[in-house]
Amino acid sequence: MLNLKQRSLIVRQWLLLLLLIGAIVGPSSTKDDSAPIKQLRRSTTTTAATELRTTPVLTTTTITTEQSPSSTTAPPTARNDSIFLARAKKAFQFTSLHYNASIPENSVGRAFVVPSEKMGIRLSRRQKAAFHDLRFKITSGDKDKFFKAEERYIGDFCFLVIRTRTGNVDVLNRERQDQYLLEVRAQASFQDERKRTHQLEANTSVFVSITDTNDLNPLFYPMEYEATIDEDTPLHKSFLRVTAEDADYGRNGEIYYSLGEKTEQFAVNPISGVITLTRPLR
Ligand SMILES: *[C@@H]1O[C@H](CO)[C@@H](O)[C@H](O)[C@H]1NC(C)=O
Ligand SMILES: *[C@@H]1O[C@H](CO)[C@@H](O)[C@H](O)[C@H]1NC(C)=O
Ligand SMILES: *[C@@H]1O[C@H](CO)[C@@H](O)[C@H](O)[C@H]1NC(C)=O
Ligand SMILES: [Ca+2]
Ligand SMILES: [Ca+2]
Repeated sequence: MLNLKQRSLIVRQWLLLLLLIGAIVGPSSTKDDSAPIKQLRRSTTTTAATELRTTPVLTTTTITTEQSPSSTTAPPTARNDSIFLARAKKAFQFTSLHYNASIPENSVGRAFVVPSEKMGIRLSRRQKAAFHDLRFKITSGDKDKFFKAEERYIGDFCFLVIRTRTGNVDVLNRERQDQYLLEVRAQASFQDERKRTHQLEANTSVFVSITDTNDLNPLFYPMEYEATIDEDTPLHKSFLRVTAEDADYGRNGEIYYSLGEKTEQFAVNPISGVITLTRPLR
């Protein structure tokens, strides 16, 4: 009786040792190597069943040996995570490193910058589900804090939306600054199986040109002119030229001159501002 017990203990220890070796070899080995482990496991259960009649204590060892192979399932998941993460980090990019966009000056409230192409980051369904707190942030180029970057999901695309901030005292003024080069950063976090947080980051720049509105009136400088002409000045002779300026852009800044008071005595060239005599003074 005692002899049998001792022998079974030795067998048990041997099997335990073999199983441990199997557990160590297991995770790094390929599918074909899994067959010997299965065989070993089957042999332990049989010995456990036969010895159960004599020594019930053995059941505890079978539990411990059964537990060790289950710990081998953790590494493949972590490996899966790290492959996913490496791919995701590489894929976490804006569709372009540079975008062009525009917005009219004097835009009030939430006005949106209009890009020439869609701006943002494409995400697979799995990436979209796995990434948390994807945020866009303007990191430089906007010291007056006119703009705000926001994220908008449509299908598999996370759009970068840039809008003006509400509650700003100042408005965009093309005559003061007609372009902004905004540096935008995207950040997201990813938590792996071991609850470790990984940060993902991508950068882009957005060139925002401020388009003009006709918000300025032409101004004469100087504001008053004085001219003395002879009473026998010939007709159509030019004797004065006035100039005004309009700081608006393009058509909004074009100037046409005309006389404020209707008169047949003088005429002003609408383009040049040259004033001529149209009726004899005498
Ligand atoms: C491994 O990744 C695939 C997708 O690439 C996923 O479907 C599968 O569930 C992952 N397996 C584990 C164990 O996480
Ligand atoms: C942005 O605009 C500039 C000048 O207007 C042009 O040279 C450049 O190619 C544009 N870039 C993109 C990405 O559209
Ligand atoms: C993004 O730009 C910042 C500087 O603003 C830099 O520190 C960071 O390394 C950049 N990130 C990537 C992914 O290029
Ligand atoms: Ca104007
Ligand atoms: Ca203007």
